Amino acid sequence: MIVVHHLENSRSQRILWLLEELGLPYEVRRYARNVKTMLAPEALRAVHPLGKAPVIEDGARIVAETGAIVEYLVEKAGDRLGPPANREAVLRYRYFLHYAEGSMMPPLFGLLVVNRLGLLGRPARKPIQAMLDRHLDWLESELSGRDWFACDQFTAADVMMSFPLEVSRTRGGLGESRPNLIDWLERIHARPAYGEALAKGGPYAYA
Ligand SMILES: N[C@@H](CCC(=O)N[C@@H](CS)C(=O)NCC(=O)O)C(=O)O
Repeated sequence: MIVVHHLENSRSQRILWLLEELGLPYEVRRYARNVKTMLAPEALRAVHPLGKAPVIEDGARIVAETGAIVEYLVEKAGDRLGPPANREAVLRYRYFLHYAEGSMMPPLFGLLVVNRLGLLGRPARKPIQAMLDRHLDWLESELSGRDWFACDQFTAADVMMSFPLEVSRTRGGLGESRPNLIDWLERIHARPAYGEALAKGGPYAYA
C-alpha cells in the first residue's frame, strides 16, 4: 500500500488527486503547518531529510519531489494518464511536468515572500507580478487550441499544473480576464476524483 505524506494546504494535494484518478490504493498521513511560520512539522524530516511534502512510501521505497512522484505513479499504473501517443503531445506532456515546479512555482513563491515582507517587499511586488503575468498570458494562449495541457485528453500534466494555477487564482491575479484557464480550473474541480482527494486530504485553501 502506498503511503502519502501530505501537508495541509499544499502541493501534495495533487498526489492524492492523481492516486484517485489512477484508482491506486493508498493511505494518507496528514501533517499540519506551523500556524506562525507555515512550515511543515519536524516529523516530516524523519521521512525525507528535506522535510517537505509530498513524499510517498511504496514498501521500502521513498519517493520525493512532486514531478518524480507523478512519474512513478503513472508508471506503476501502466502509463495511464501518462505520455500521449503523439510525439508533439509527448514533448508537451514532459514540458509541463517539469515546468509546473521548475518555472511557474518560483514567481509564485516570490510573491508569497514579498507579501509576507509587507512594506519591505513592496518594490519587488510589481516585477514579480509582471513575471507571473507573462506565464499566465502564455498559458492562456496554450489552452486556446486544446482542452488540456498536453493534448486533447486529460493527463498527469494537468494534475501537475493544478497547484500553480490554483495558487495563481488565489493570490496571483488569475481571474476572468483569462477565461481558458478559469474554464480549465472549473473542469478539473468538477472531476469526481478531485473531490475524493479533497475529502481525504483535509484543509485545502486553493480549490
Ligand atoms: N518542488 C518540490 C517542493 C516541495 C515543497 O516545497 N513543499 C512544500 C509544500 S507546498 C512544503 O513542504 N513546505 C513546508 C516547508 O517548507 O516546511 C515538490 O514539488 O515536491
